[in-house]
Amino acid sequence: MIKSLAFLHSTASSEDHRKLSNFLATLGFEPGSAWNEEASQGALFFTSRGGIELILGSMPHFAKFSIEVSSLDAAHQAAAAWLRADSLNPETLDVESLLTPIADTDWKSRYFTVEPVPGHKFSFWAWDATKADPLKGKPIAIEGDLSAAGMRFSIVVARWNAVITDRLLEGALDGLLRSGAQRADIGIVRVPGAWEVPAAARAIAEQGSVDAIITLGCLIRGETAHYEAIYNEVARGIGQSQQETGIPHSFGVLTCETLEQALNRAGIKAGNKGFEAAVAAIEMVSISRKLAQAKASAQ
Ligand code: DLZ
Repeated sequence: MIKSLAFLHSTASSEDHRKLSNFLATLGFEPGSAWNEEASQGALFFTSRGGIELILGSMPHFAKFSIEVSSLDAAHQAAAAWLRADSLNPETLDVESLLTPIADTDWKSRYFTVEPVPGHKFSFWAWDATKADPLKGKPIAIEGDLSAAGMRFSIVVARWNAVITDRLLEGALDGLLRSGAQRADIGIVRVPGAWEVPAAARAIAEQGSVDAIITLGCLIRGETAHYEAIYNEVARGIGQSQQETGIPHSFGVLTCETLEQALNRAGIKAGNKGFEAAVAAIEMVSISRKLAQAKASAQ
């Protein structure tokens, strides 16, 4: 099964690597995980969509990197500003030798090509709203990305049934770290039982220092007096904290009939609900950011 696609692009020097990383981040790519080891150095830059485009014939004016953007003029301005900021002599810099003017393609769109570092060219393009169907190229839905880079999280985990909740915690950490979160950006708060999870989550949310809260716990019907009452109150409290503070809270509190069922949901058989809660939290932070962006650009 295909999981992801990465286009490998080499740079000759660490200075070129640094400059290109800075250029891509400035032009709106989402920085993913980066590594700097003895044998290799690299950094990943995401877009929400990507793929292999097979072309019959050639596209001589286009660089190998074909980057679709929502506003070509803004991207052109950002590229020009980056070139000036990067130049030692911005006054005498011949921007046009590194950045083409915006031109029409023969497929109802416009494009430009920029060479931020010698030998490394990028073409940016956008559908031309005056010629193409205005909805062409627009995403069908706003969807969250799964990069946690630059996001801050708090995990609230109940100690009751620790044999289960420790596994949920492991799963949640795995989900966050594998998605690009930094260990320093993840706080863990342990509370006595599921009953205490909402109050701790609420206190953290009100501090406003994290982007999302992941709640983890385990209620087992056979072992829990007033199981329904506790469960309802925990779910209501977590939901209420999310709605009233506006900070996404993902729900990783297991409600199980037996210990065996709980073990299965904590990584033995059917995946790990802590991992799933972490991924949901990342997606909700990304969606909140996109909704805020969409609102700002509509104003
Ligand atoms: C008391 C209790 C019981 C019976 N069962 C559970 C459980 O299955 N899962 C859980 O997380 N916590 C349980 N608790 C503890 C309560 O959540 C709470 O911590 C205590 O009642 C103290 O307020």
